[in-house]
Amino acid sequence: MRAMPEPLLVTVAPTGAETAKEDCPQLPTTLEELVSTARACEVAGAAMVHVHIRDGEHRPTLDLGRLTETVAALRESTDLVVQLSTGGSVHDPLDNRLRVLDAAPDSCSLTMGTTNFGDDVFSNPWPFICELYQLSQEREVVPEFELFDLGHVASLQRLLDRYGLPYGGKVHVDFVMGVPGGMPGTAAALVAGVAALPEQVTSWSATGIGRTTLPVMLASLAQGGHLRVGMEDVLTISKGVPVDSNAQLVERAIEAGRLAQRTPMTTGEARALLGLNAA
Ligand code: KMH
Ligand code: ZN
Repeated sequence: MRAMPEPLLVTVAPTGAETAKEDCPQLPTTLEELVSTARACEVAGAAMVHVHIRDGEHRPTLDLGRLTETVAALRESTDLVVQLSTGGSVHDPLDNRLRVLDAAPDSCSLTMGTTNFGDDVFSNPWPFICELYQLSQEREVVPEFELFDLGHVASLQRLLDRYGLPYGGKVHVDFVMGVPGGMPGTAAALVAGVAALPEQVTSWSATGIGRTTLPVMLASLAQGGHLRVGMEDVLTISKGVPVDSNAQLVERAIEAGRLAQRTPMTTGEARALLGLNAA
């Protein structure tokens, strides 16, 4: 008898650090907008939110007070797993990115290597990766390993071999594909990445940037993976048609998952998947 397909974890990345509010007024940049977006996405079927915040002028910030307030507000208004970005923007100093853990989120992103990022460089030197990982273990924050390239998969093996399992004992990774400078957002690249994952990995998701969003979503579902969607990664719902809201992207992911016979993962199931129940 065939096993039931695993429920589908949908993570929403609603804001990011790359898009200007003036270019996309529907981007949630204030705390109120972020909280109402998160609520709508939870109703639509998301179980985790990957958070970047903005300052009073809608510019990316890693201000600790704002981050702490954001974690509290999301916890009060939703049951979503709250994941803070430690990637920030390409301009954020490494020290500020380490301090994100002071806001005590459930989860944090942790990118496994330096990547050309359009015309910029997203810097993640090995000593920084090791420091952030050890800090996540000490602070009892569950990391999500962000893999922008195949070399990042090998670096994850090196990290796990050197420092052991994350807090909670589970290893969840997210393939971020189609960044200009990273691996392409293709089914072939995803298959290669999944085949190379360390044996300690317990779950994985994938997201495709821009026009790669649909190929990556379909390839991930075909391989039994989970999904990340949101306006951090794509701003059109089809060619030339702007996204209305993050919930619209979550709804599409849930619908695609249903076609693949995957039921939306609840927030409780997501906590178990990520090892947050050990907390
Ligand atoms: N904004 C990118 C430079 C993460 O959140 O950890 C990095 C990023 C990855 O978005
Ligand atoms: Zn991010």
